[in-house]
Amino acid sequence: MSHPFEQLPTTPLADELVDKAFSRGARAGRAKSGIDAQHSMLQTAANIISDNLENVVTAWPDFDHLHPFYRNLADAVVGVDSLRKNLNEINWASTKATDLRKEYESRLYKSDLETATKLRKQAYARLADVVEEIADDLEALMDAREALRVLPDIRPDHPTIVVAGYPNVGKSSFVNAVTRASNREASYPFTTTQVHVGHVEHKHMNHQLVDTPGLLDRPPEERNEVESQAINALEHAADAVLVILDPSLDCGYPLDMQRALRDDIEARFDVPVISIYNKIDRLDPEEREKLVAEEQERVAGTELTFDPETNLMSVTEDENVQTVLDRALDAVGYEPELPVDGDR
Ligand SMILES: Nc1nc2c(ncn2[C@@H]2O[C@H](COP(=O)(O)OP(=O)(O)OP(=O)(O)O)[C@@H](O)[C@H]2O)c(=O)[nH]1
Ligand SMILES: [Mg+2]
Repeated sequence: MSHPFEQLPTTPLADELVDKAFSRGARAGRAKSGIDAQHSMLQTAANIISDNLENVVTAWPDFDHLHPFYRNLADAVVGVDSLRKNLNEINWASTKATDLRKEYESRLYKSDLETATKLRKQAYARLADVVEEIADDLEALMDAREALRVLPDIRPDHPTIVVAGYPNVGKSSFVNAVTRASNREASYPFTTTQVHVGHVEHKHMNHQLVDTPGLLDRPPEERNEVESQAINALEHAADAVLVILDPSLDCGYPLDMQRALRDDIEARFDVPVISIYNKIDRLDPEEREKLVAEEQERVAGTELTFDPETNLMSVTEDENVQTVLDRALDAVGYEPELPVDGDR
């Protein structure tokens, strides 16, 4: 698994880059003498600067061709517009270093050694100024790289089930119960919160379950801008959403609040949103019946269905956990591409 920002190389800081360029330049100069030495110093230093900066720019993926999931996510985490500005500035500096080299190269050979040395020093000062001018951009890119490298390994092109619901309702318990415990499951720092991704194989295809603590676990009006953008991104990846509710109220949130969140998610996502009532081990038979009756009334006359076997579960008692997963996988509806007749 990998994502488009995982392989970004480190970004040199302005001072590091200038030091490197001038020390390589000095080395190159020592190998020659006279004006050739001055020329070599200029050429080496300018090339180091323009090549390094160009490499920084080309290492970044083209935002226009990124999957919207990653573009939105990058936008949420670092802001794509400001990133583009940083990259433009760095590109400008790369070209400027080459221009300066050309400008001074032609002047060096028209001068005596003393003037050539002066010109080379002047060129160095101007190169250092150019790099200094983009010091902030380099720093911003370095920070962006750190923030983006640790994005969750969600493959937007793989079937994805997003798991939502108020805190403590049992989202993680469910994801952990049904997904492979392998090193592919990991948690990631994600803005102020973490996203956990678990994997299940279904129809020979990796299906991702995305646990989203701190993201889809409270009313929209309580979300900050970054969180809303992160949800935007999730919308591009989700093929189905499981909203987990806790009718035992163990989690500490009244059921009508939990249902209101479910309704918000239903309105927002274009994909099937399935309500799952967890912790039913804590309900007595009458409470269960009442819940089923209420939900069946809600879905009556709609395309939705509510079935005690697939919408009620207890993760801790291992009741209906597999049928809930199957229901979610069904809702995703992934169909492998069948080989055409001749290929069989
Ligand atoms: N009785 C009972 N307790 C459960 C069940 N499922 C989960 N729990 C308990 O509920 C608590 C919260 O479960 P988590 O899986 O951490 O809930 P979560 O939704 O991931 O919570 P956040 O990550 O804080 O949003 C834990 O103490 C679980 O053991 C269940 O089916 N029955
Ligand atoms: Mg959790």
